[in-house]
Amino acid sequence: MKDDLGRRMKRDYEDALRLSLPRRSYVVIRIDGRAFHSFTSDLERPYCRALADALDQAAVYLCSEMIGCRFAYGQSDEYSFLLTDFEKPDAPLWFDGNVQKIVSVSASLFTAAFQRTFPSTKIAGFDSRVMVISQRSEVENYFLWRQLDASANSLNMLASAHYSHAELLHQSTARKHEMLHEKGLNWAKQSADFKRGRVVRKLERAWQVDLEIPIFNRDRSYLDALIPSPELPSPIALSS
Ligand SMILES: Nc1nc2c(ncn2[C@@H]2O[C@H](COP(=O)(O)OP(=O)(O)OP(=O)(O)O)[C@@H](O)[C@H]2O)c(=O)[nH]1
Ligand SMILES: [Mg+2]
Repeated sequence: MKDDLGRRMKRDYEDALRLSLPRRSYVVIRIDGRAFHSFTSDLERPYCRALADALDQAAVYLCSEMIGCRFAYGQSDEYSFLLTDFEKPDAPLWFDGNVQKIVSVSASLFTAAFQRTFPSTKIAGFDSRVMVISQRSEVENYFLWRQLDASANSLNMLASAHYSHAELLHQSTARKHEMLHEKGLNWAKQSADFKRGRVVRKLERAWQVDLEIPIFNRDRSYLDALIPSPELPSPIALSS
């Protein structure tokens, strides 16, 4: 009776919302701090190194937990991870591509790892979303987009540490740079990781943080080396 009920509950309710990722595609997971404008309200502005370090440590932990993770890119309160399953014919996909597992477990592991290195009386939360991208060039564009966002965010963070919200309202990017220069500040002279974000990638079998990443759009070889190319299925795989 209990087994029958369990089977029916799973079939009628759990399985109804079971969504699986397609195989042999690029999978991107982005994790983002929930309401971090308030979680970070007492932290150093414009750039809190301890916050970035804790996000990096959480990303290193998640990279080592997720099957098929290639690298991760982080900026502000977010980290994006690239997963692939096509390097070997039977390479597994994390949780067999079960979307609910992927987003819930990635968010909870990242949150727990973040709060281990960043203890606070405030509760930190992170959301997670997963997307599938079929074209390699679009994966590259995804990471170019996040890095453009990093630069825009860091300029805004620097400007808002020296000017009020009202003073910055409706000001163009060029004008924000000018306003900073008027106070003797130069965004270009800020640290590379603050302006461009950080990458976690595997070097000599260990996940490591790169704080000196290039501008992806200028040095295409950096991302190119991190994003694998898909293998076409062999005729044997096609016929099986
Ligand atoms: N003080 C400080 N705040 C930071 C730093 N990095 C990120 N933040 C904060 O993190 C926020 C991230 O913005 P969003 O992710 O767009 O917004 P959010 O408040 O987290 O809201 P949701 O993501 O929609 O839940 C920024 O607005 C900053 O306030 C930092 O180095 N120092
Ligand atoms: Mg956020």
